[in-house]
Amino acid sequence: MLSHATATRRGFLAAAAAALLARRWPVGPARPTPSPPQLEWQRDELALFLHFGVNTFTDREWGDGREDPSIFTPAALDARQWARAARASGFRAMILTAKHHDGFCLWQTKTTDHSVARSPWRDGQGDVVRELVDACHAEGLKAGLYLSPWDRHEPSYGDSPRYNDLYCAQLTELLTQYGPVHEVWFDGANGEGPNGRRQAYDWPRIWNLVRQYQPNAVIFSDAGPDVRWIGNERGVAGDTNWSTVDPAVVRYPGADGDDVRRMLQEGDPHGTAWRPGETDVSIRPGWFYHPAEDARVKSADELVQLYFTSVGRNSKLLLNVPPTRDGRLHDRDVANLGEMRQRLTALFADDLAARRRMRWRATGARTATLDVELGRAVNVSVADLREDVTTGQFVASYTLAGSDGGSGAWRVLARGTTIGFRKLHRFAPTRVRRVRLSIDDAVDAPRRVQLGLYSGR
Ligand code: FUL
Repeated sequence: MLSHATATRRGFLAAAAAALLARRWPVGPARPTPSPPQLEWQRDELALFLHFGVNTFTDREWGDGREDPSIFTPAALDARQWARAARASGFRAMILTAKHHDGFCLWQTKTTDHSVARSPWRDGQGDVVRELVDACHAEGLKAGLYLSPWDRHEPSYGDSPRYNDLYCAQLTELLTQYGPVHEVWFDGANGEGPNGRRQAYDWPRIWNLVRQYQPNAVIFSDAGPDVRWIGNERGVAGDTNWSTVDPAVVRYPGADGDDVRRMLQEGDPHGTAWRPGETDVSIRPGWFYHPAEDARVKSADELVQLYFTSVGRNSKLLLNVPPTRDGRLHDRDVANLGEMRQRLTALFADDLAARRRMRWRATGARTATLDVELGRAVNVSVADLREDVTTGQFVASYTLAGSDGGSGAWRVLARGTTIGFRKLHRFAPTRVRRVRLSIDDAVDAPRRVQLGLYSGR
C-alpha cells in the first residue's frame, strides 16, 4: 500500500509535472491517427521478407547488373513452402524482392529482357511474383513487393526522366497484374548506374501510382509516406518510439544526418504525420542466401529478443528469411521460426491480469494510474502495455510497480517513455499481488492503457 506521505508527495509531483507539460505540449488540434491500412499493417505484427534473385546464385549481396539471366535456376522453387512456414510461425504477410539493385526482374515484365523470361527456369515462362501472390492467397497471407529504385543493369538509369518512366512502368505492372498488394517497399539505396550517373527519383509520381492502383497498400520508405524505416538493420526500434513524425525532417528515402536518424528511430511527439516504424532485419548475416551462413541462422532465443525490440517497441517486425538456390526456405531457418512461435505462444498463453480488478484513474490533466488487484501473489516477469492508437499515441513516460501486498513496499518493475500500439518489458521474476501502472507524462489526457502480465515461463 502507498503510505499517505508518499501518496501526497506523488500527487504534488504529478501536479507539478502536469503544469510543466501544459507548457511544453499545449493542447492543440487533434492528434494524428492511423489510417485503416496503417492500423491493419501494425496489427499484423510480423511480416516475412524474401530476398531472392541472381545474388542467390552468385553468392553476393549486391549484384552489379552484369549477371547472365541463365544463372537463375531454382531447382525446386516452392512459394507455398515459404507461405506455410510463414503462416505456421504467425506471420501475416510476405514481401518479395521483385527486383533488387542488380536489376534482374523476377516477373514477366515488358520493360526489359533482364528477367526470368531469359532464364531456363520454367522454360522462361516462370514468374516468381505470380507464385508468391498465389501462395499468399492459398495460405491467407498478404502480399507485398520490393522494387529497388537503384538499378545497376538498366542503361537508362541516371537519365532521370527516362528511367523514372521505366521504373513507373515496372511498378504499374506489379500493381495492376497481381491482385491486391498490401505493402510496397521502397529502398533508400541510390547508387550510381552502369554509366556512373546518379538518378533523381520522382517520388511524388511513384507514390501516386501506388495510391492510384492500390489505395489500400501502405507505402514504406525512409520518408514513408505511410510507414517509415526504423533506421537500422539490426532489428532494434527506438526504446522511445512515437508513431508520429515531423515530415520535414526525412524528406526523401536515403536522406542522412543525425536528425534523420533520430526521427527514424524515435519519431516525434509533436509530429504532424502518423508514420509508424518498420523494423527490418535478416535471420542470417546477409539478406540473400549464402551456404556459408547456414550455421549462423539466428536462434529462437535471438528471434524472440528481436520480437521484443521491434513489436515490443511499438514497431512491426519484417524478418528476412532468404530462399536457397533450390527456391525453398532452409530447414534450419524454418525450424528456428517454428521454435520462436512456440516460445511466444507459451510466453503469452496465460495473462495473469486477465479478468482481474482494474481501476483506471486520471490523476491530473496528463497523468493517470491503472491499479490491478491480482487477488493472489504471483510471479511476473513480462508486461504487455497497449494504447488504443485508433485515437492517437499519448503516453510519454510511465512506471510499472508491484507490491506483494505484505510489507507494503512497492518495487519498480519497469520504466519507459512511449507505449503506442504495444510495448513489452521483461524484468527479473517478481512476486506481486498488486500492480500499478503510473502514467507520469503524456502529450494530452492519456486514454486508458491495457495491461497484460505474464510469468515469463
Ligand atoms: C538495403 C539494401 O541495400 C539491401 O541489399 C537490402 O535489400 C536491405 C533490405 O535494404 O538498403
